[in-house]
Amino acid sequence: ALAANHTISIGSSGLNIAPNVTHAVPGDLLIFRFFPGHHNVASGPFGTPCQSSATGGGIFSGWVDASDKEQGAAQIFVVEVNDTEPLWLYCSTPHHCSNGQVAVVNPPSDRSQTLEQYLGAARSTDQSSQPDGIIGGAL
Ligand SMILES: *[C@@H]1O[C@H](CO)[C@@H](O)[C@H](O)[C@H]1NC(C)=O
Ligand SMILES: *[C@@H]1O[C@H](CO)[C@@H](O)[C@H](O)[C@H]1NC(C)=O
Ligand SMILES: *[C@@H]1O[C@H](CO)[C@@H](O)[C@H](O)[C@H]1NC(C)=O
Ligand SMILES: [Cu+2]
Repeated sequence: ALAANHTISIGSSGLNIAPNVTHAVPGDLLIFRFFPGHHNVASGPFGTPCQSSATGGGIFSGWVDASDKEQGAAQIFVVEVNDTEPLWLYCSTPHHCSNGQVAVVNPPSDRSQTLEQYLGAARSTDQSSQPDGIIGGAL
């Protein structure tokens, strides 16, 4: 099968990531498109929303300050999907994650962990964290 591209918009409508649920298979690309604002996309464990993994790994786009002027230009971060493990995503700009800027790629099909649960815990999280530099993809 041909690899598919999944375009995921960051900040296209306030503090959102759209779509907020994506199903992808190994070899597919996630194409994160940044809309005007001060956003990024990071991944981290389900159990610690708005935080990157303490043991490293995952993805982080770095901050993208897209302006209205640049919106037509390519403000994209491209990540290859290597497996079907869930990828819990958030923007680490202060208060963006806790205000709903979250998403997931490949949530468990048995619904043992859901984006609603991730967001529920994120809402009471007042600190975000992210890796030191861009990892896991290319801007
Ligand atoms: C997916 O995006 C990549 C990188 O932009 C591009 O090279 C490739 O042709 C695209 N593939 C499809 C199926 O559109
Ligand atoms: C996911 O996005 C849909 C469509 O915008 C929205 O209705 C829903 O509340 C979002 N879910 C979460 C958990 O953010
Ligand atoms: C998949 O592997 C590539 C190459 O090692 C890496 O850059 C990318 O971040 C990985 N994808 C995810 C979602 O971790
Ligand atoms: Cu943001």
